[in-house]
Amino acid sequence: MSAYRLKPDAPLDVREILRDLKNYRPRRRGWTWRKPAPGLQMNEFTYRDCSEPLKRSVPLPPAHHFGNIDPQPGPVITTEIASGRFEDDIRRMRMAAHHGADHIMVIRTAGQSHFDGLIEGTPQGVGGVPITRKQVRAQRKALDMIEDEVGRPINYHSYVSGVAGPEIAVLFAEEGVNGAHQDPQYNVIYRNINMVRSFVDACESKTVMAWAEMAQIDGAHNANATAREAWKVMPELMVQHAVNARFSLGCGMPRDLICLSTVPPSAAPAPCVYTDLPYAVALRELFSGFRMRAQMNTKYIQSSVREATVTHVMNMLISKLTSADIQSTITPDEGRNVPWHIYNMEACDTARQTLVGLDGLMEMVELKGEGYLRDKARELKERAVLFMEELLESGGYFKGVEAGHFVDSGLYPQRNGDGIVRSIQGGIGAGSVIRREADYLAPVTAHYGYNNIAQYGLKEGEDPARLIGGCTFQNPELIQYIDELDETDNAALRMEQSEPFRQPGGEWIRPEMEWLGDGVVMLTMFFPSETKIAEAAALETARRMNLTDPEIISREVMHPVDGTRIELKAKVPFQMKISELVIPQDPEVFSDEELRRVFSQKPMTVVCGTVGEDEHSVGLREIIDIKHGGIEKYGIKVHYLGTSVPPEKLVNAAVELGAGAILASAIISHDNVHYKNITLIDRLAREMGVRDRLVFLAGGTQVTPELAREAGADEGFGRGTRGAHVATALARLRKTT
Ligand code: Z98
Repeated sequence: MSAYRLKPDAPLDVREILRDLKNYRPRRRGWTWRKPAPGLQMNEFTYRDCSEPLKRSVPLPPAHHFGNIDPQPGPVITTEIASGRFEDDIRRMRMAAHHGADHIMVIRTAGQSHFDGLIEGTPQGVGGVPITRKQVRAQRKALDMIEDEVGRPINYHSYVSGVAGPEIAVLFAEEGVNGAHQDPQYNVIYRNINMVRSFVDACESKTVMAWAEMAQIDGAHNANATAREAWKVMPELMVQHAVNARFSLGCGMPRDLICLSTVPPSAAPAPCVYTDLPYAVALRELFSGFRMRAQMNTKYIQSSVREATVTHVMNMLISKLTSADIQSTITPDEGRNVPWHIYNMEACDTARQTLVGLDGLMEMVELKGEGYLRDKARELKERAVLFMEELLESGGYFKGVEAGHFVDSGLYPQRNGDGIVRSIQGGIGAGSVIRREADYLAPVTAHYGYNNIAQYGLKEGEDPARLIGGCTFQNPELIQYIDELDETDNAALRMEQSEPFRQPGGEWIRPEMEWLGDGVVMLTMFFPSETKIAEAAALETARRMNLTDPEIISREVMHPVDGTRIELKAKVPFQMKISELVIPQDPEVFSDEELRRVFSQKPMTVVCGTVGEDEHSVGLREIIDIKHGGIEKYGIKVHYLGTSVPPEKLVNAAVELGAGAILASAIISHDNVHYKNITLIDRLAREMGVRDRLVFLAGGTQVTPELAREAGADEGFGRGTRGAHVATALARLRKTT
């Protein structure tokens, strides 16, 4: 077994993950929920609904104000990965785990549901990856290492649907996959796979999943995404949940591993909480004991990440109010069809930030026990029960599908006649179900239905696999591992092409969104025009920037004729040698003792203020005030002139007070006024003949050292500057006194 382990400060080496896969065995099976940690203490705060913290993670951006804590919310957090190249997804999985994901869902390549068997090797996929043994094994192996690194089990997940459902279920059980979507209704409605075949296959698939203790997610949410007026199909969604949940129990799945895939059906500008909360409450009441997987609604997402994020956050308010068990985070990625690394991380962060922000909410608020919420929930449940009764009376599920009763956009009992119709004789795999012969025997574990084991002396309830000394579930060495079948479409070839960019060791770098070294960048642009002109102008802009393959990924009307925001993706036509990049040195910082010694031996006075029309004083106060660890603590004497100080006043005060330095803070950057004021101060000091004896430092969130120096300051300081940085510069640059 390979000795490779992840190192916290080294890039994940995909080559190592792919080494010796033939002999890799998953170390466990089964689903893992997070461990609740009620009363968790972190940096003076007490959390009510959080789970055990991670050993290693990337905290949310504002965490540095709070001692860099990274509390983990209670629900399992899913990220869905769909790049088409599984080898690049492995790096993304590590990043996602560090951003709080513990449920990695791998989307399948388009069309795999229609393959009547397993695919082998590692071909590239479209809209997802081909699920194969090598791909699954490599990713589970990587996740085994990643979970050690972050200190929390990671659930690995894909889809047990399609004509090869049972085969895939067995593959997943063998390879330690922890969760899967399985719902025969999905096959029937969305993949036009024959209904009899789908339900028979589901019996076997679910039995295997139950043996492997996998969590199951159903497919009801898909009606949310497809129905014309999706907010009306709520009663039907409950019927779909009921069909799959009941069926799964019958196949031996435990209730607490049967997850209902719930999606809030509407989105603002609809009054979405008023619509969606009663539905979520009704679901919890009708399906108590089952688990709720909250997927956000991607149907309505039209434009920017901003819009996607608001939908996501609104959906998570519902999750919080109704205690979802799994929180999905796919929004910006699936809603906009841009499966990029950054969107996996951003959406995980949105979930972490929102759910942790809402910690303890239910200790303070309560859903009303009567009134609109309960009345509406009851009405939805009644409609669902009536739907189910009608289904039974009309001859059952198959008859209902034949009559087009599913995904009809009417609010039941209303029907709009726009449901999806399937025939019992039709669809892929029609006519492929045959009755088992009297002497039928399958010597395998987790077998569903008739199996004549008695003919070989086994009693009912005994594992048929005993007849052959155990099947692949007991003896993984029986598994046939096929490495690659296609010489022209495999990971080794793709990796050879991107090798110069691969870490550790690669010498080259290029922007990346989806695949290693893909060169993809996204540009955000605004044009003062209607959409069509803006789109044409955006494409032309990209061409003139020498970018290749420009494509518009979103457009948003700011005004019908006065403005359009465009997001565009394109490729850069170059690559950069890492060793030739100019990487700025970290600023030199003297120790506190050194700074105190310097300024007690040679005292210094400074004048400072926010300059021009700038009223933003917080940053400057942090740099000067002793309370915030500012320069006063080193014995520097500070004359703070306040906010909106005219440049002349700063220079005059410096002269009058015999100061050794001017510190100008400039936050507002409109029309480059911050740099203009820096230049003005420099000029005034020169005109007064005092520039030579003054240190002039400028700072602000939009100030860069290079541009500040160009504008006339001795040094510039941007975001993240502390008092010690400024004091060090004063000590180094001091001129007189
Ligand atoms: C999700 N973001 O739910 P194909 N089975 C079920 C499904 O819902 C899906 C598949 C199979 C969504 C992704 N769901 C959409 C019940 C897909 C996938 O045929 O391989 O696309 O099946 O996670």
